[in-house]
Amino acid sequence: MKLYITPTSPYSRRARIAVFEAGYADQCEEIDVGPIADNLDMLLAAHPSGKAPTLVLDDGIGLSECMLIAHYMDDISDGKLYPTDPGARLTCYRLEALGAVLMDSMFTRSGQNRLDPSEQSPTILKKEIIRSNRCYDALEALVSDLEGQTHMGALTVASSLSYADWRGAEDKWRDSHPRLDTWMTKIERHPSMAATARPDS
Ligand SMILES: N[C@@H](CCC(=O)N[C@@H](CS)C(=O)NCC(=O)O)C(=O)O
Repeated sequence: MKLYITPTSPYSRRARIAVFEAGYADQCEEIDVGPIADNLDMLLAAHPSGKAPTLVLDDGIGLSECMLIAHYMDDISDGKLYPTDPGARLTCYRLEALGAVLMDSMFTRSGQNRLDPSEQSPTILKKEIIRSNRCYDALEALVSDLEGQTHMGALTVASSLSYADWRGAEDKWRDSHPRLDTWMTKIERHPSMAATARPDS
């Protein structure tokens, strides 16, 4: 298997974590496709999305979307990434989706912030700042569901918060969400989180 990634992407990180948690890190070659514009042909040969992460299976099939890649890794590892109990699985899915919403929101904000001011949309930025803050508040209220968990729900939330530390430092979410901060400090030491930390962090 090959995993096309960019090292600072939170989406790539989720796919890398999934490969690690499934126990396939040694059998999956990570290929840095950044800057994406320079490697678009390689990405498009694998999947029409042209996005990282893309997982290329040994038979050449390409899988795009980090959540799908996580589910695929769960399938081939006999369920190492998601709980099997239906109630626990639903809780995990809810956390994974909330983490994914926060990631998309932060990614949109980061994209906006890197545009020339003449191309930025204050309306989009404002909407996404409000959305990110809703996510922090909801996650703070769900810390008891996160505690002790290392499933993809918890690891997606952690990846998003780590990205928020970087690209949304002005939010200072740790100051206003102390239970989430304590949980995050612990899960950052989890092996798949430590192994996929941003090179400059
Ligand atoms: N929904 C995708 C998002 C992936 C994504 O947007 N990746 C960015 C890099 S962080 C990308 O490939 N951007 C290139 C583009 O949009 O053309 C996922 O969950 O995997």
